[in-house]
Amino acid sequence: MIEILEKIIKEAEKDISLIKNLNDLENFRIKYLGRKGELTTFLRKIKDLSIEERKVVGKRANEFKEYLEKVIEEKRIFLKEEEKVFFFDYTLPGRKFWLGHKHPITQVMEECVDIFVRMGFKEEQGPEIEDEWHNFTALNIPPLHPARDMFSTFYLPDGRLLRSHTSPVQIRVMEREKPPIRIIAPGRVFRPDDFDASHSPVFHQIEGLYVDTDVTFLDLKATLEEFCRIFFGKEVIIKFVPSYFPFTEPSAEVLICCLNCLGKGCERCRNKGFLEILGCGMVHPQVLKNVNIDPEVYSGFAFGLGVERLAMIKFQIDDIRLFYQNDIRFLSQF
Ligand code: 2NL
Repeated sequence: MIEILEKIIKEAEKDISLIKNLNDLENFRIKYLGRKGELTTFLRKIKDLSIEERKVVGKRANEFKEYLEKVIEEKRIFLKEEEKVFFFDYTLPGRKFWLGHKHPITQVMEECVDIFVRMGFKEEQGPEIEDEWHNFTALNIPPLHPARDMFSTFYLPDGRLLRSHTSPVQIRVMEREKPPIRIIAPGRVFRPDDFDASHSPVFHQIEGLYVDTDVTFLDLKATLEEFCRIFFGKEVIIKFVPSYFPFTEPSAEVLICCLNCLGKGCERCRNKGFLEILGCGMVHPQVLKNVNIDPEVYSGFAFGLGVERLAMIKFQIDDIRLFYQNDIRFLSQF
């Protein structure tokens, strides 16, 4: 009997090496382990043997059965994987996947901050919920100034407010640190304006501040001109015109030429030729006093720009609301 078993085992080992696919494997299983399989039939006959023979042959036969079951299971897993690869049609077009990117406002904000950081400004952040002192009083905005009016600032029931510009960040830095101070403060600001093509109740601002001994209007002019040339291009024409802010004296507005007509006037700029892009000025002596910096020793310049406005000019977008509607057809263009 043991000879018959050894013959079956030998044959089975040979058959194993010939299995090429799942079909071969199933035929192999039926041949040896099926109901009428060779090994199954053999095992059925063991009961007729003598006790001595049964012990030896039975052990060997059962061990081999277990071995075959294990081999079949392993091969099944392997062949299934192989079949998947084999039937993979590499001529099919690839699956489209969507790669996201930063929001255009974030892109413009980071680009601006980066330009100033390369000039030596340090980025600073501050709270979005502020108090009257940091948002208004320290900035020389008197109690009855229209900017304090309920209509241009969101107030909280406890008297605090949502910052209406990022100047409070700079006030906090000046209260905390001694000059030289050279910082850039980007962030969200809030004003209770209704949404229209050029207003949003939440928008983004970048303010810059440089305080040291002997800071002059020429430093301000050179810094902002350099910024404009890097951001808008070398050919841009830049104008400074007098303006008024309570926290700077003198104050100015920076205008750049329409990027389409270079100042001649065209349809795109409604014949204006020049567009206002930021406000700036020399820090008012009273503001320096408010943060315990001696205006007899130190002077400074400051500026503030609206990120949405800059992005609209750069990308020729005529409605600010497009930035907030999350329409993928708009966003995917940037
Ligand atoms: C604008 C005008 C400006 C400032 C912001 C500033 C900050 C401190 C002291 C003095 Cl702590 N000034 N900021 C100065 C001038 C203009 O922003 O129209 N922004 C969109």
